[in-house]
Amino acid sequence: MSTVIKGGTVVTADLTYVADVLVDGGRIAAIGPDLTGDTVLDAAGCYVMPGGIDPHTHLEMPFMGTYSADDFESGTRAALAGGTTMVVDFALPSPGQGLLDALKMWDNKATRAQCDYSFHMAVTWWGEQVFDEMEEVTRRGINTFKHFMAYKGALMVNDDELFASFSRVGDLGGIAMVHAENGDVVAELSARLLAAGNTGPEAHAYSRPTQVEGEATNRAIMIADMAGVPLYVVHTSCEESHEAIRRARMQGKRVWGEPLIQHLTLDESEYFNTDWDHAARRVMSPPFRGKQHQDSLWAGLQSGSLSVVATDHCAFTTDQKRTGMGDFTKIPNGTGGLQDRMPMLWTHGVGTGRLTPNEFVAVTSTNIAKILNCYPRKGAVLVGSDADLVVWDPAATKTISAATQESAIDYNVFEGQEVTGLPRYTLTRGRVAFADGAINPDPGHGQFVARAPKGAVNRALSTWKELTAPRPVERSGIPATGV
Ligand code: DUC
Ligand code: ZN
Ligand code: ZN
Ligand code: ZN
Repeated sequence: MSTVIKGGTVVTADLTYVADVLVDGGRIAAIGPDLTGDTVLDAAGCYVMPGGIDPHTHLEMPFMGTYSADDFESGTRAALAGGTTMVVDFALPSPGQGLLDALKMWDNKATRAQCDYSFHMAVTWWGEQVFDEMEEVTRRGINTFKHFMAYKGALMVNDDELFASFSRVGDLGGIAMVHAENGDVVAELSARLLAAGNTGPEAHAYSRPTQVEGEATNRAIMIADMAGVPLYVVHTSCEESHEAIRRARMQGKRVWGEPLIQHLTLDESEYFNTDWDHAARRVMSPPFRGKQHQDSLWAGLQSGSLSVVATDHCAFTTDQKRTGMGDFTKIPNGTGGLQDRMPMLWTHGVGTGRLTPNEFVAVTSTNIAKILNCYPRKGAVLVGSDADLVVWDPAATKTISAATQESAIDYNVFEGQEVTGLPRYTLTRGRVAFADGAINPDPGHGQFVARAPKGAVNRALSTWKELTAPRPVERSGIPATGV
């Protein structure tokens, strides 16, 4: 059964042109004028774009004494309703747990995914077992390894562990990822705030100023340089971190930054709302920032110094958030966004003239497909690519509301926002999963997308590779030592 998408304008990261798109066997079979198929999707007045890829989700993740509320079924449902056709989730070993063990758990969680997915592997502790298993993880199609520089006493790894793990990732040809916040400083500031009676959600923002992110981003960039490994900085939220990424890129380093749609559109004033629930529902790390940081992130997307817009979708219900009443450090960190990323970015990016439609495709899909090494299977409108497509109606409008969302939680951080630009159809490997405002569910349709290592290095300025093979200097009259 073939499907033809008729009468639309194809928009990719680099081209805009009028054409029909024929889909057959889950792939794009033809692109051109006057195509015919068994079924027809009307794309008149619409753009036909690569489906979105959200490279940063936490579905059914054990975290801060609970589990994130969206699992792969509801999470991917939200994704498809918002035009996203692939998610990349973090397999998260608990301290001491093997990577392959954690991977098995994530394989099981993902069996009810409704769109394609892949995993990043988190390195939450360091030892011989982790070192050894990283090779098998790579063989199984995971080329990205995430490290938490915060969450002291839980997920955080120290600099010696970072350097050891980054070096290993580099040797395996992969990409190191970091959650860049100085966890020691966050822990100290949190303790001081609590001791001084600051227990509310606003203290969460006070405990994680932009300096802790800027410092950690700089540190991670330097450690990655010494290890010779490319670095992807997740949830870049502020100018200090963006500045470090810009500088590294200007120096020729393979470093990428990923702002979230939340940080682009919501600011720190949310934490000063007098309704505790309102503020706590927006507690995430890094926290929302001042408006000047939003400007920096938008400028980065325009200039190309920031490459990808993600969500860090990690949704908790109001009841889950309330476990942190009286102690802000116990409020589960995380917000939703999977369904709203594309409409919010279109509205506030393309709708305001900050981004062109082609740039929108680049930062929501194509750039990350290239970075993660699944392009052009994903992130492209090309003959032979997976038919992961969104038929985008730039004139469609709605008001975002928890009452109509697919996510399992009882609120939405974008509640009441008017968006213009919505999916009319979303196709996952050729299957129409969302049409005219309604999901057509198929849990289990989603397949794992394996991503081979690219083998790119990151040592533009560093001489470390020479230093790691040190030779002692011969001096007259003194026998050389060492090997
Ligand atoms: N930040 C969040 O807000 N939630 C999940 C993990 C993270 O780093
Ligand atoms: Zn994080
Ligand atoms: Zn995250
Ligand atoms: Zn199916």
